[in-house]
Amino acid sequence: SIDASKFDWQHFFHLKTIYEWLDKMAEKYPQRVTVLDMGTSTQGNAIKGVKLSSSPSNKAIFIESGIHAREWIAPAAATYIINQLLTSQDPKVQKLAQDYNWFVFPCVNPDGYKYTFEHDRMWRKNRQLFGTCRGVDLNRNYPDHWNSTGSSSDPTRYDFAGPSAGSELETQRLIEFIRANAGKEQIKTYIALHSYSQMLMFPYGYTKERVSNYDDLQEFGKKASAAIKAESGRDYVSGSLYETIYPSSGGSMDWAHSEAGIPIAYTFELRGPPDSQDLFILPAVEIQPTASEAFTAIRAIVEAAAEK
Ligand code: ING
Ligand code: ZN
Repeated sequence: SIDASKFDWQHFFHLKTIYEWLDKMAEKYPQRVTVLDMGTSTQGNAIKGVKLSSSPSNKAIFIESGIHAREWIAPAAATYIINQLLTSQDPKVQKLAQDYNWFVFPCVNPDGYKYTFEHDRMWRKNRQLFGTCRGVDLNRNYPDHWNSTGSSSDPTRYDFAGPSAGSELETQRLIEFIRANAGKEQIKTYIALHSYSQMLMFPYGYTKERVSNYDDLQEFGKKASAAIKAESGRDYVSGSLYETIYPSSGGSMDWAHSEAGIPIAYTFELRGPPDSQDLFILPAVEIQPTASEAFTAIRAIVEAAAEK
C-alpha cells in the first residue's frame, strides 16, 4: 500500500489507502466533504464513504461500489467520480457538484476487498464463516424477494444468498444508512457499480415484471449509453437487470428501489479486460477511461431525470 498523497487512477489501491485518500479530501475541502462511517463489517473493518455537499436542501445521489471484492474497477471508478466532482474545471461537472449532494461509499465489502489483495484475487463474497467455507454474496442478501431466483442456498457457491434475508452485517449497515438518510437527504438516485459486461441495468432483477417507471429508466439508460458511445465508442447495453444480464434476487438495487423507495436505481457493469481470459483483472491503463464512462453515464442519467 502506498502513501495517499500519491493517489491516482493509474493504479488499484488497498482499502487502507482509499480510506486515507477520503480523509485527505476532507482535509483539503473541509466545506464540501464529510467523511462518513456506516459502521463495521463482519471482520471489524469500517465501511467508510463521503458526503459531498454544497447545500443542505439539494437532492442527493447515492453511489455504492465494491460489494463484489474482485471487481476492483468499481471502487476505482467511485474515487474517480469523487475527484471529478471536487476538482473538475468543466462547468457542467461543477454545476452537478453544486446542484446535488453526493454520497459515495467505495468499498461496501471491505473484508472481501482486503482478501483480494492479501490472499485470493478472485474472491467475490464477504468473509463470514460457515463451517469449512466462507462468504455470502452480499448482492444476493438484501431483503427483497430474497433467494427466489438466481442465487444459491449453498455456502460453497459464489452466489450464496446467506442463511436469511439481510443476515450480513454489511447488508444491515447499508440498509440502516439508507433508511436513516433517504428521506431526510432526499436521495432520489441509487447507483451500484460492478464489473464486467458493459451494461446499464435497472430493476427488477428478480422478475420480468416492469417497474412503474420502466419507460423513464429505459429512456435515461439509453441516453447514458449514447453518451458513452460518443465519448469512447464503447457499446453499453441498457435494460432491466432481469432481461439484460440474468435473473437474480436479493440485490441492493431492487431493495433500494422497492423497499427504500428510491425511484432512479441502476446497476452498472463496467468494462472487462481486453482479453476475456483475464476475467476481472482489468489492466490499470483501463481505469481512467472506464471510470470516465461510469461518470458520463451517471451525469447523463441525472441530467435526463432533471429534465422530466
Ligand atoms: N453482476 C451482478 C451480480 O450481482 C446483478 C448483477 C446486479 C445481479 C444486481 C443482481 C442484482 O451478479 C456482477 N458482475 O456482479
Ligand atoms: Zn458484481
